[in-house]
Amino acid sequence: MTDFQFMQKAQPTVALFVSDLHLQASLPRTTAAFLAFLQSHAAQTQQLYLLGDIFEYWAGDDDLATPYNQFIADALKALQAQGVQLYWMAGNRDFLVGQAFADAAGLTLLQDPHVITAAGRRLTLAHGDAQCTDDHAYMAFRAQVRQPAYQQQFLAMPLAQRKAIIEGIRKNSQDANQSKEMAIMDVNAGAIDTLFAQTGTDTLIHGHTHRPALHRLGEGPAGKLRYVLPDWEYDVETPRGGWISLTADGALHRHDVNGDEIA
Ligand code: LP5
Ligand code: MN
Repeated sequence: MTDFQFMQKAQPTVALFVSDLHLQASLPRTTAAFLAFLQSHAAQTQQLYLLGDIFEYWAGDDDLATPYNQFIADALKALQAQGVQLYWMAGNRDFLVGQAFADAAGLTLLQDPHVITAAGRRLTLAHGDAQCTDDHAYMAFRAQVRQPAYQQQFLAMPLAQRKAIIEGIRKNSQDANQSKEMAIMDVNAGAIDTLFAQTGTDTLIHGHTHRPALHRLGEGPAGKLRYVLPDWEYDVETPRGGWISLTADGALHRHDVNGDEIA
């Protein structure tokens, strides 16, 4: 048999999944890496799923007036204009993104969790924070800030005041995270089981925990797969990043910070 017979035709990419970029003007290398990703890999796919915490934080759609935010929206819109379908799921930092941003960036807003069927596969997508049920302080915070009435009240404040409050919460969060045990800040196994039971799927892709991995839960036909996306940070000595791709043959692939496939 010749080498040629072993060679398989590269499968077209159907969908890409990314999360936790934490984009902000003060991180120019991370921003540049994301733009390069949009112009190269994302331009070759049919669908791009942005699964939360794409922005460091989002104070409301009126913050599109900030040139950096408009620049990111324009970059996404340019990709959509090339024919790529863009989907957005909120993270715990950017859940105030609304329809005005979606229109500006040419994307469709998704609820968390969301089930897709692509390349013959049913996949559950989630940001991942809702499954961190052992983090009681966070769950209480989440229950409060996800209430529409609470958000309306917040959005009625001047933008500068909202940003100051969010920066206070970010500081509080960073301090709180220092003293929380790692296990508390990971997803709860029971919450993951519940998600699989509710969606009737066997594969989940989520971010939030910044612990990229493929977890195989159980064996045989009842086995489940939990893919965890990495966070991105290029403005440091050892950059972090990566994404997951779904190819036309229904295979999922994990990609590292250089875009190389993780075996
Ligand atoms: O984000 P990260 O990785 O640091 O930690 C998260 C959880 N923290 C958060 C908070 C976000 O960082 C910032 C929120 C931005 C929201 C924007 C809109 C705000 C709107 C408000 C009204 C509608 O999500 C962190 C988790 C961690 O993930 C791991 O899962 O542990 O949870 C916390 O840190 C929550 C704390 O434990 C409790 C927070 C109490 C907030 C106190 C507010 C103080 C206000 C000060 C105001 C000046
Ligand atoms: Mn998050």
